[in-house]
Amino acid sequence: MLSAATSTLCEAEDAMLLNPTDGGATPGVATDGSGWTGTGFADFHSGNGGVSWTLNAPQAGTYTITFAYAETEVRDMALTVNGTAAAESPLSFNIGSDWNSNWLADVSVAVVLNAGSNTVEIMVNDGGSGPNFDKVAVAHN
Ligand SMILES: [Ca+2]
Repeated sequence: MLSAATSTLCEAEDAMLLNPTDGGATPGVATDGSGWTGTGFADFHSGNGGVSWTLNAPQAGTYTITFAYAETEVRDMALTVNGTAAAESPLSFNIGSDWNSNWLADVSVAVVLNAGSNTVEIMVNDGGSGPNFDKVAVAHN
């Protein structure tokens, strides 16, 4: 449950890990490296797929979602909220220094969530692969 005053962390490895509709690998949970939280992170293993978070918002409104991720090459992701492409999609992530230890939290997007259950989904955008995702932080604006 989210509160208006604080952000809630939602681990990627606890979210639904998706196959793309056109086949390809399903991202899996990896525990390499260090600095991630929860029980690991979502690793695309050079395949397609996505991560689908179910976010339960206490009230309708605008929320800021901040992604914690790691990558050493550019891998954009398509972003949908409740099935609709976000205005910021595809979302660009920055190049870090490592795939599983230098977790960046410098990509945020403001999204409108409904009261109750919402689906925030990122999918491999270009047929390549995606960053490793540790978690998202969700805060009410
Ligand atoms: Ca994690």
